Amino acid sequence: MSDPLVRSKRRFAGVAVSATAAAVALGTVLSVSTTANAASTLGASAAATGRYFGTAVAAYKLSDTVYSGVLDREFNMITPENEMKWDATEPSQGQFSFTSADQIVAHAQAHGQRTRGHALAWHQQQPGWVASLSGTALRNAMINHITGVATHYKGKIYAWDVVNEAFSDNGDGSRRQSNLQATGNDWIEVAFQTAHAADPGAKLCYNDYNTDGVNAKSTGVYNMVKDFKARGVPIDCVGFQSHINSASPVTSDYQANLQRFADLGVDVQITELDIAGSGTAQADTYARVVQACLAVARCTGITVWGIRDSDSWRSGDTPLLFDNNGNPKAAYTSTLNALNAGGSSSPPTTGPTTGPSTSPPTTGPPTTGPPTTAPPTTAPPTTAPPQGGCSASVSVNQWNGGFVATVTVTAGSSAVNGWTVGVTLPSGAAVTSSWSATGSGTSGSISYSNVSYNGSLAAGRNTQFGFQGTGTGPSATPSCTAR
Ligand code: G2I
Repeated sequence: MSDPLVRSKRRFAGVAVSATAAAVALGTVLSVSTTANAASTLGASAAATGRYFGTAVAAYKLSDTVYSGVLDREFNMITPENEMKWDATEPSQGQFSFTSADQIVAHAQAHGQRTRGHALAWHQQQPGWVASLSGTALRNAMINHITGVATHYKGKIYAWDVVNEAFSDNGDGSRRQSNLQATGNDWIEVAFQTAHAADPGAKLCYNDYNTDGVNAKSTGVYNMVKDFKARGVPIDCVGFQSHINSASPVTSDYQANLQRFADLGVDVQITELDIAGSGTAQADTYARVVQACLAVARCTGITVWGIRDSDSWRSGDTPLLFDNNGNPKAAYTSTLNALNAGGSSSPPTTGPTTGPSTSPPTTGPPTTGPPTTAPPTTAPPTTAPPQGGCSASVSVNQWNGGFVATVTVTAGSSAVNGWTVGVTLPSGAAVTSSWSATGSGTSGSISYSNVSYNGSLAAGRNTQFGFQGTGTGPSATPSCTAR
């Protein structure tokens, strides 16, 4: 079933943003300065439609101040590039090693970023000891590995790539032959069930490459996801790596492919985006990918696979958004402009996993003007809520001593032009930083108000803001007041 939200593009007020949207639609990349209506970083701009913008990070580069400066300014989701893989986290059987991955997760938590876990089960980057195992011994080793890693990071991971790259490229949509596949065709669902048992709050994803359009491989994955949903295997999301070059281009059905997966009732995410090339051609392709995600309500975020071109696993292709000095490229500008042009809001991260079953109202705004009579001189009754109003929900990642809270603000049956969300922290808790909203204080009862770019929400649409702090995060449902 096609999601009605897809056809309804979110609009921001402001001439500069509209011009940007028009330019992007024409396939032209302009360097448009940001305005009060447009967020000026990738993360903030993605957050305006309830999405994230992330990057792969290498722990050993965090001490590079150019690298971490761009990371913390632009990105609000981090995927450890190698540090959570099997060879890194369990170099000897049963001996877990989390030092580098912990460093990345701590960095993310300290900077208000979330973490995508990558990858629990994969035929590559296996430690040497796995090669001697097969059958039940390998299956049990996989279960033990997933349990060990997912338990260590329980509550700290937004989404896990539970299984990575399990389908073949041979054009028939079949599974890839691997030692894990040889343990039995049910290894993938066992991996998901194991991850769910260890970290029930995380979203659980299947992740692959060359699945970015409608093709035999993506259809193989599609059929697996459909089967998993039908049988209640706990899968929440599908990652599309999107390593783009001339041999693997962005096809005209890129968006339709994301949508057909979303229509199965899973979130979709672009998980390892990089695009070979330079200049306008590269910039235009980045904009196309961003537009496709923004047009799919369940496309909840985009991750690029590295920060500077020199950080890329294929640096010769100069495939990223920043040059070797950390300066933004044309591709950065086109990506930011495409994000600022908006799209359908992503669904809340909490609550039911299926979308709303009712369509949004199809009637337009009232065509009559404002009343011409003088305003009443008595105060309006304080009990009547604003028409439609808004609601808020909070999801908290809690760890020993601190938390990150993500709040989803959803407009009611009418558009809102500003919102204030009331959050109550337990005693002893204190907010250390917040994003995409302005808070009235740091402890007790705090009012968070929208910032310039995320106050306007069409009826039924949502946006997100967040804050992190020490102590215990909020547990009660926040209040929401619309303007
Ligand atoms: O190959 C690109 C990506 C395809 N999808 C899954 C991703 O996990 C994968 O990422 C790449 C990393 O970007 C590379 O950095 O995965 C490669 C293999 O795991 C990573 O390369 C490895 C090298 O093969 C190792 O020799 C090296 O020790 O990076 C390691 C750490 O630098």
